[in-house]
Amino acid sequence: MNDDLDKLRQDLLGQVRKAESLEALDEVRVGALGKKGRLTQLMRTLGQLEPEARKAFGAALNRVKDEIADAIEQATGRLRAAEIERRLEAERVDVTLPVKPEPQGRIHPISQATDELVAIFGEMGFEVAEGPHIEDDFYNFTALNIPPEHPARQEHDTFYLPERRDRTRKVLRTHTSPVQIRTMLNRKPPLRIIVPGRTFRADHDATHSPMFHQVEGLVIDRSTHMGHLKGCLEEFCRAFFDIDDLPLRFRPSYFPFTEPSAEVDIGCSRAGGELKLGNYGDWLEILGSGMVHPKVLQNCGYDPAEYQGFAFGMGIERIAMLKWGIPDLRTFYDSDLRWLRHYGFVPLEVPSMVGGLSR
Ligand code: 2NL
Repeated sequence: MNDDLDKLRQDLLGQVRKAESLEALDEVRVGALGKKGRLTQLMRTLGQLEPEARKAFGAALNRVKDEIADAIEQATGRLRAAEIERRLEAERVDVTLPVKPEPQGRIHPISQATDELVAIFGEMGFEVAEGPHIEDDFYNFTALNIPPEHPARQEHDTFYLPERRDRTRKVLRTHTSPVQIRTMLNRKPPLRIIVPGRTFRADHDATHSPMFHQVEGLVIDRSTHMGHLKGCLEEFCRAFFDIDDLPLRFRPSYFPFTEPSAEVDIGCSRAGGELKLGNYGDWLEILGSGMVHPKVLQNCGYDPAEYQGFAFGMGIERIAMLKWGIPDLRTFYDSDLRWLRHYGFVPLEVPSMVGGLSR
């Protein structure tokens, strides 16, 4: 082998040895074997040699090319292995470390139930509406077709604020309906809203609290009918309780603000003294509903000949108790941290309809 070729060989082998990264190694490869590489260029000079010399030099050159290519391949393997070692070291995970601690706080079941039902009705196209807890008699009663002296006013166990100079008294809202009245008075149909929130009634025993939570819904459009009411409530109940074949039963009822009115039962079983929701033949009342009374539409400036709609209302404590097996209403307001740790929900597991609510 000629001396120049051997010097080049030594030089290239040295470069391969010294390359400390795959990128550097590739530069060495291009510099030796690439289109303009030093060995490639030597190959091009073969044509100028005499046949005998060309044969000998060509063979030598090929051996050097093979040797350099081999050395590069080996160095590649070595550098790849070193890179994996380096990453294994840098990205090491100590699996014996304790997991990241859960947040200490818990979401109250009332908030969780509200978030979940807002997600379900939101998916159906409802907007959330809110309003004041302290209401005028008009929004809480009169506009809802409950005139003064109507027996329904007594049934509501209303909390009255002190009489004012004009002899009127504000009330703590006894249901969330006044928010729907305000919304209708402020907006043009069509309307699809739900109104979750606090309500107040002067009633306190094992199954009643003077403050409790309700969600009401209201849909108004030109041809909204009882079929829409049934489909909407069936979809809601099946999603909220996560039972695909949960049966619903609509029973005729009476509310001053709807005509016709229906109370809704869901399927359940009481076998063995334990309440279980599902298609088991027994029934449990869960909510009230109906077609908005024409007088209520009129009171809000909607023409009942042009617009109609449905409304419904249910207790949030009640559906939360049923969904999560919470036996005692009064425990909701005790602020007992052990209770909250047991029945509460870990924050940031935000309810959405993607993949079902319970995941
Ligand atoms: C129940 C029953 C109900 C409504 C609430 C309503 C509101 C307007 C007009 C007509 Cl603005 N209706 N709300 C209708 C039927 C039943 O609640 O058992 N709630 C716990």
